[in-house]
Amino acid sequence: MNPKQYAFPPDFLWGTAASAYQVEGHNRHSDWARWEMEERKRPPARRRIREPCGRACDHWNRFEEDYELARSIGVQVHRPSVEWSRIYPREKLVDREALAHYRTMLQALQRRGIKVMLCLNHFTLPLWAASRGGYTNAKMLLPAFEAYVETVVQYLGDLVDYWLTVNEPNVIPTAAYLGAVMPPFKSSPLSFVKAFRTFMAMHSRAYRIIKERFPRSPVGVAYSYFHLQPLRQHNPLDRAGRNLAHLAINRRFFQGIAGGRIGPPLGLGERMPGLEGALDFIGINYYSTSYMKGLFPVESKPGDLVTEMGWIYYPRGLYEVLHEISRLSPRPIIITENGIATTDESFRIRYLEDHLKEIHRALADGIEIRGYMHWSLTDNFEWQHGYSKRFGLIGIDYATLERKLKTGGQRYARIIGDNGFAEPAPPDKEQRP
Ligand code: GCO
Repeated sequence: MNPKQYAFPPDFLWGTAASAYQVEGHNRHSDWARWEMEERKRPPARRRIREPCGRACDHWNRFEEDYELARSIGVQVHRPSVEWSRIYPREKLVDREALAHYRTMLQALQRRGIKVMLCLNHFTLPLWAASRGGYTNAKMLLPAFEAYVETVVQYLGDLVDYWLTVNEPNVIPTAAYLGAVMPPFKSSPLSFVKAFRTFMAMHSRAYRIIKERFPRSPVGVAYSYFHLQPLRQHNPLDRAGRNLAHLAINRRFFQGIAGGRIGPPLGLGERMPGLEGALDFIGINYYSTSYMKGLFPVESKPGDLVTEMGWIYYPRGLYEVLHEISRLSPRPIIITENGIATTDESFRIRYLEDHLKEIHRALADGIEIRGYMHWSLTDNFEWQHGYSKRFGLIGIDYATLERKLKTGGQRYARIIGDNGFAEPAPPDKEQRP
């Protein structure tokens, strides 16, 4: 039997993703640096952030090495982010050396023929902003964010091929202000709503600023479109909980893009200036599915195959998300994050190929998917989990900072080179002589 071929469109973009705080190192003006210090005052068993980020992968200084490795595996587009706190270490102070360094980093990608998909905000805030309410204080944050975006667009915009306004506008509100698993570790529906609305406004204002300066540049958002299921399939509470969560953390953002209004529970249908139509492409960050037990999320249940993050192995969820988002917000899609925390490279390869098969299936259904960016180029600081989770195609020895391409990275290089892959033929039952 011939192996099944998974060939991708000739112009399909293959890439990798990362974020400034997780790889650069020594972002001491960031809120996370302060949270990490605060957590160290707690007994080890009660620390909500496993360890400080510190020097991370020292990517700030080793970006040439990292991008040379990206080139060697054929990466066509890379998704770095800019650390707001590096550009504005104080509210009114621009660090021009940091801007110049980011320019050098983006030029290092361009010199290697790697397109730049630049994300302007990936979870972290400057400490001066976080200490004044951060994402729950839109009145303070939005003008400051506009000034930051204008500075970045002015100094780096000519080097950017694709823009991402923010990473996962729904995750900080959910994880930091409802689920209390990320700093500031709150559980407040009001703060959830405030933070979510701030992110929606950050997105729409960044979109406008970029389009004013670079009208033809594609501007998107990297959205963690949660695949959610009721824990007990026919339980009315679980089904209601799933539907409410799905509405609030998935649908409302895109309905806002479609009609300019923010519906309950994020608003009362009022218009948000600049939101309607403020999206050229959708970045989808997909990892897994999860359950709702009433109003409470459940990461997995006994018997589920899970990754080292405890996330359920569920590739078909990506297919379902692609279909749903293409109906909800008919625009080109780029998978802006997909990857697995594992030290088992055969599991990494299986995860990669199984999710690419779902993308291939969605493409065959006519869904406009322009590219795939694997999370992540290198192992990096996995937020509250510290360095214990390894998502990289390139391994990092944190003692020496030595980089080493993993087997999964070699496999990804082959897939990029072949613009697809073939399903290994099952072993013949009767071995041919
Ligand atoms: C996220 C972030 C990344 C994570 C990655 C693995 O989705 O949380 O975008 O910063 O590191 O998703 O968890």
